[in-house]
Amino acid sequence: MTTSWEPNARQLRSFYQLIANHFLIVITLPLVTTIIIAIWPGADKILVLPLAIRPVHLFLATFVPTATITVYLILRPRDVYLVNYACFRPDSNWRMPLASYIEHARLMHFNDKHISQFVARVLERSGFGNETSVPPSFHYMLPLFGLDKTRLEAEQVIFRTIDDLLSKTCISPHAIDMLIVNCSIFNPTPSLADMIVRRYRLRGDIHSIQLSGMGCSAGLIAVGLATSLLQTAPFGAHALVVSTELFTGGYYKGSKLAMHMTNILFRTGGAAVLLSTSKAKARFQLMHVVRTSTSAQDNAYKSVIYEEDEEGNRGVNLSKDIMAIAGKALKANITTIGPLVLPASEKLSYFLSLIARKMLSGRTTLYIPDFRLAFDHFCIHAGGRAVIDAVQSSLNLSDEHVEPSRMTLHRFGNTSSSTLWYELAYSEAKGRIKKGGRVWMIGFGSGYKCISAVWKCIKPVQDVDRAWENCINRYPVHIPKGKKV
Ligand SMILES: *[C@@H]1O[C@H](CO)[C@@H](O)[C@H](O)[C@H]1NC(C)=O
Ligand SMILES: CC(=O)N[C@H]1CO[C@H](CO)[C@@H](O)[C@@H]1O
Repeated sequence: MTTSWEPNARQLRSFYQLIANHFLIVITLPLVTTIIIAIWPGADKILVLPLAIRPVHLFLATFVPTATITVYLILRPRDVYLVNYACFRPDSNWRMPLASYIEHARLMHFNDKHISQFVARVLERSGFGNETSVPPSFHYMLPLFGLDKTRLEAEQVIFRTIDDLLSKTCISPHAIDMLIVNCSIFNPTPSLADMIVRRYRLRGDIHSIQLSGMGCSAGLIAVGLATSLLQTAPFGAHALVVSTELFTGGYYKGSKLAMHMTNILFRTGGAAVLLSTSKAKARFQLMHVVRTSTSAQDNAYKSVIYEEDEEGNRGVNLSKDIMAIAGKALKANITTIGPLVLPASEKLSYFLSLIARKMLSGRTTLYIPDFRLAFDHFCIHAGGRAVIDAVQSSLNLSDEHVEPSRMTLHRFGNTSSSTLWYELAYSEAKGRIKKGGRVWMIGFGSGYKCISAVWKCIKPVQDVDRAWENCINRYPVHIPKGKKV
């Protein structure tokens, strides 16, 4: 196993740079402390008492620890907090009942029965309810692909979500120092980030970034990026992360079944998240972000790919091995996150079983750590029912643990990178997240990538997010077990 604790040349150089940059403070702070102690009235008495103590000893005894603590404080990465978040609730006329979707597929592909049958089969087992929504342009037959329509949708989804967030946090748009927008398929010029800067008249010196082509895991990638930026910015800076997917341009109109999957499961959604290094108004603390990319392997790289079929129709092609690939990425990341979060007893059990396995040359089964001891709540990317089922069985989670994910899938469908926030909002709307509660968000996405984020609740809320406001009382609903999709 490689450990990240071995310092390499680069780390040593940046350590040296840090010390050099903070030279004044590293030297003066301990020096001043030492002097204050030395000239303190009565200090001479202490000096006289044990004769062995000479001023030089006293100097060392105070200077060295203070210098160490100062260096530690400088090097320690700053804590990052979640101030608040908001999820998009589509208008009721964006709703796409399953029967309408199937009807559309039947009419659009009237000369190929297989497609509408496939659509019906997938939807039947999808775990979707009748309230999931698609943008207005999707309601046409064929859907409208125009840039102006998609821009309009982008504005509706993004602005409404940010408006909600700003009213929840009571933060002025001028306090935002960084803006990261992620949207995989739709990447216009000027970017979605510019669109937001224009609408809210954000500051001229804002760091604005748009992440595209990063798939469903981009929401947590954006959180990770915002965290790194915040840790280098002055204390108390704010980062706004907007996660959405505008799939209109990616709609597949050909006849290849595998490429219809994403059409069928994609639904509209979005989330806006405000992060900061100041704890003042914070609701959650970010404990860890861990990422795994398996893109170096060919089959993982090609598992979710936006491409053209033989007839030149563009669409997202989902590989048949997608679940196996997701499982591998998850396993890799669990091995990394385990040591960071698990209690000592679980780590020990795992370690012992690992030794037993080595000594008996693989004849015993490896102990699966009980992640329920490390987390109270789980938000699993609701890309489809199969993803949730696979994570539930591999982590040995109860039905209640995966309830937020299943209910999000039922109410909102696969909203790509924003699903995790709908799930957090669900658990909060149900009043389940208490102070100190730990939440594990697990995102998956093309590449293939698996990204985890761990949050600790600081301040639970009573008010329900707009997304769940008018329907939370109807949940949880029973989802009939069909064959998995
Ligand atoms: C969910 O939607 C995203 C974005 O449209 C897509 O890339 C992804 O493949 C979908 N997931 C599944 C399992 O269809
Ligand atoms: C096996 C593997 O790829 N594990 C990775 C999981 O994520 C961490 C943190 O990013 C990586 O350091 C590991 O290599």
